[in-house]
Amino acid sequence: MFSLFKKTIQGLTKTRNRIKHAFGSLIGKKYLSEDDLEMLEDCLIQADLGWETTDVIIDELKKPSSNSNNWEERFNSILKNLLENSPKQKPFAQVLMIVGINGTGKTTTSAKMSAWFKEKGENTLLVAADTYRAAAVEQLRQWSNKLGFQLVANEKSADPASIAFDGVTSGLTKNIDRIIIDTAGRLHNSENLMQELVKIKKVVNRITTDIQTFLTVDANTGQNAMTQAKEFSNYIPIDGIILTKMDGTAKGGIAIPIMLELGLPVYFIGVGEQANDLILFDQESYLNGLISEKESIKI
Ligand SMILES: Nc1nc2c(ncn2[C@@H]2O[C@H](COP(=O)(O)OP(=O)(O)OP(=O)(O)O)[C@@H](O)[C@H]2O)c(=O)[nH]1
Ligand SMILES: [Mg+2]
Repeated sequence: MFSLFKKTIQGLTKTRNRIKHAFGSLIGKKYLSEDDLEMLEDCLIQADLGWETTDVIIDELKKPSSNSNNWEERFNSILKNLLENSPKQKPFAQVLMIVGINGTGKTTTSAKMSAWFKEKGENTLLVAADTYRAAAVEQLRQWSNKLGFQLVANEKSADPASIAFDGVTSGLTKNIDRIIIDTAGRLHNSENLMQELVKIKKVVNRITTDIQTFLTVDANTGQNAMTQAKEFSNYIPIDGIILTKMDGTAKGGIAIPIMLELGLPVYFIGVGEQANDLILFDQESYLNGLISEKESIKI
């Protein structure tokens, strides 16, 4: 748990620095001036907490506080209250399909997830269902050699649905704990490619309904992540979000509007390019990590 917290903290360094920069001059103040609030609002928007959430936080902070004049605690408890009824993670399905726009980290995340499940003592099989990028299979093969997960690929096939079908069939036959399907990157305005995704899901559904679809979004893209999630959901139900590249961005606040405005749980955050740079999303660690480096904040 400590390491989970520590890694979350590390992943949020840039976001935290941005927020702290604004908060710094507010320490010790009980009531915030209009200028303070404006500066804070600006910084929360830049950290990607979104207009809706930022407005609520600012309104709450405008209220006189009787119980505490510690801004860290006030900020955290406001967010915690807001997120109380947000959707929570569900247990993982046997088949996990990774979708998203180009370059958001699907292939890397698929491999990292494999490593994550392996660490939990589970066996995993990865299905390389990206038929568009020749290098995609090679990329996964290298990960597979390094991490020791099984790989199903078929470079001769141009039909990702049939590769997914074969891969999942093979995984179910072998009683594999987690079967992860890596799909090709696609833009949500490409009707054909989006329909292809629908087909992959439909074909896999013929053999099992124990499947979840995760959308990888690059945290650096900020509010665009919201659009991607909405658009993908128009084609296939998205069960959760994986926020990648959190290590490289100050916009790590995006997890909040994703949960609050889209009602989607975040399952993992990616904080680097190595196999173990994937952290199970833990709301409390995340909220604390947004503004503090210490584990000791109690809400
Ligand atoms: N810093 C950092 N880099 C990451 C993270 N996740 C992925 N990357 C890098 O992002 C780049 C793209 O990752 P891929 O996994 O190939 O992305 P993809 O979504 O599979 O790409 P396409 O299949 O082309 O759509 C690679 O250089 C990865 O190493 C992360 O959490 N942090
Ligand atoms: Mg890929």
